[in-house]
This record gives sequence, C-alpha cells and structure tokens, in this order.
Amino acid sequence: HVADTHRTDLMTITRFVLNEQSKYPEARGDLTILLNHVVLGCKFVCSAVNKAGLAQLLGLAGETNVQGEEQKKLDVLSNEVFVKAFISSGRTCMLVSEENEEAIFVEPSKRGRYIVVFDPLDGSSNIDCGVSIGTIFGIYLAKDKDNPALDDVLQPGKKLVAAGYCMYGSSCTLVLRTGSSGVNGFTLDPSLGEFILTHPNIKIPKKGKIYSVNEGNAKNWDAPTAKYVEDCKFPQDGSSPKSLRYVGSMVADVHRTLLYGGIFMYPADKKNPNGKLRLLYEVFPMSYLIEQAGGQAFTGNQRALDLVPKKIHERSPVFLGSYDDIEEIKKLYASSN
Ligand code: AHM
Ligand code: MG
Repeated sequence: HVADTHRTDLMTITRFVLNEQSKYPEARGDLTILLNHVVLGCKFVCSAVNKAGLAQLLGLAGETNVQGEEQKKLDVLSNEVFVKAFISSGRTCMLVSEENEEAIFVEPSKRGRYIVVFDPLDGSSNIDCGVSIGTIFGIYLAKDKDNPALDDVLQPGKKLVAAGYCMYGSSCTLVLRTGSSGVNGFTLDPSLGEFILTHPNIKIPKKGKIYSVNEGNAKNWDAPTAKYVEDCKFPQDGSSPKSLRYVGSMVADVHRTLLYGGIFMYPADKKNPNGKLRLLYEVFPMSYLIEQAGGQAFTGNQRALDLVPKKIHERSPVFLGSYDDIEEIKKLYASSN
C-alpha cells in the first residue's frame, strides 16, 4: 500500500475553465484568457496582502523606496494590478472600478469584447488589522467592442456573463461562476501557485441559522428590517434564535453565507436610503452567485438582479442568502406596503 500523500489528478482553475470552454464549440477562448488574468491579479494581491503585516512590522508602510516613491497603499496597489491585468489580456474594452471615479476605456488596439466591473480590495476597514478582505468582479459583454459605452454596464445584473470573488483570508479562495458550470470554489495552493478546485458546485443551504448585519445602524432601520432582526433574536414560532456573525468584509460575510446558509444584509436606513453597497461591483456579482447557488437576493422592493443602474457607482440595499430566509424578509416588506 502506497500512502496517497500526493494527489496527481488536481483540477486547477485553468483546466476547469478550459473544460468549460470545450463545451461550447463556438467559444473563441476569450473568456478563458480574461479569467486567467483575473487569476493572475488575485495571486498578486494575495501575496501583497500576506506581506502587508510584515511590511508594517518592518516599518515599510508609508516609507519611501529607492526610487523615492512612497509605498503604495494596498487598495491602490490592488487596483493598479487588476487594471493592468485586464487591459493586457486584450479581451476587455471598458473597466469600472470602485477606485476610479470614471469608467476606463481601453485603448482601441487592446480592445476585446468584455467589460469588467470590480472592487479590487473590498473591506477597507479590515485591511490594517489583518482580517479577511477580498476582490469582487462581474463580467459583461459589450454590444460593440469598438464603441464601448456606459450603457453597456448600466445593465441589470441578470445580464452578467460571469462573476466571482476572491477572499484573502486564512487561505486564498476564489469563487467563480461562468457558463453552465454552477458556482465553484478554488483554493490557492501556495506551494504550487495554483488554484485547485476544492468546492465543486456549491449550493447554499435552503435555510440558515445565521444573520449578518451591522446592528450599530439599528436606530435608523425601517420597520421590516427591524422586525426581521428582532425575530432572529426572539423567534415567535418556537424555533431557536439565530447566531449573529458580522466580519464587516462583504466577501467574507457572503462566503460564509454561501457555505453555511443564512442571511447577509446591508439594508436601507434613514441616513442612507440606498444602503451602502455598490450595485455594479458589490451587489450584482454577489447576488448573481447567490442565485446561481440556489439562494435569493432582494433589495427590499424587488429582485436585486432586475435593478437597472443609472450611474456606475450607484448604491442599493441588499438582502441575500438562503432561499427560505429571503422569503421571510420578502414577506415582511410585502406586508408593510
Ligand atoms: P468598502 O468598499 O469601503 O470596503 O466598504 C464596503 C464594505 C463591505 O465589505 C462590507 O459589507 C461593508 O462595507 C461594511 O460596512 P459597515 O462597516 O458600515 O458595516
Ligand atoms: Mg467596496
């Protein structure tokens, strides 16, 4: 008997995406190439995030390097890495990043059919204390790659052709949905520098036992949100109270919701009638993944993926998670109208 210490049949993300591509004889491999560049960006940011604590310990942060440049902040660095990766893929014509006020139009000689909307490093309040942070992205198809226009991204989330996130946590995990393959999770094997399929075909539990929200905003909530959270703590139907988990990094909170079930919400409140999270590169990609995994995403008014954005940095309230849990919140909003 030979001990099976080395698996030799690893499903890397590259192999997985190539397999997917081969199901579509007409596919030209553009999305495969673009996804390879997403992966490259994620690996780079993962390595930078892992060194960030050390850089601070050694007093590097804020210091000037040999060229006399200041060390770049992690979020600025991550944005540069992804922008360059997307442009150099030759498969994008327009980019929308949380870090850039205006959309970036790729120069004509480097244009391709795809548009990427992304938040290069989400969870800014968690960066300096080493808590999980992440990258979120969504991919749209342009109508005409030679004439990309803002209208190409001011599209409802249900028009996304792919979406995913990468979590820089105790391990580096990339969750992705493209084509017909469902939602799949890959974990970076640092010794190989490859993402390996570790969570095939993720399905969110139909009902959860966890709620996730910033309760510090409770005094400004509307009645349905307040009632929902009250019911989580003091259930009226004899069931056990739910557990509260809130990291404050959307990627980490949504990742846990996807795997364990439950509800994650960033509701509207009196001070922020549209909540906090950004529609294009936070609410849409996450809602798309949750729906594809069998859950639901709701705004308080409608299905999140039906919303049509008017501006690229628009915000929207969101309630997403297990199918049954979102049914509950939908009922509360329906009866309040
Ligand atoms: P950011 O883009 O400035 O990082 O803000 C987005 C983050 C999300 O990751 C998280 O869900 C939310 O803000 C937490 O907000 P709050 O601190 O108000 O609870
Ligand atoms: Mg963000």
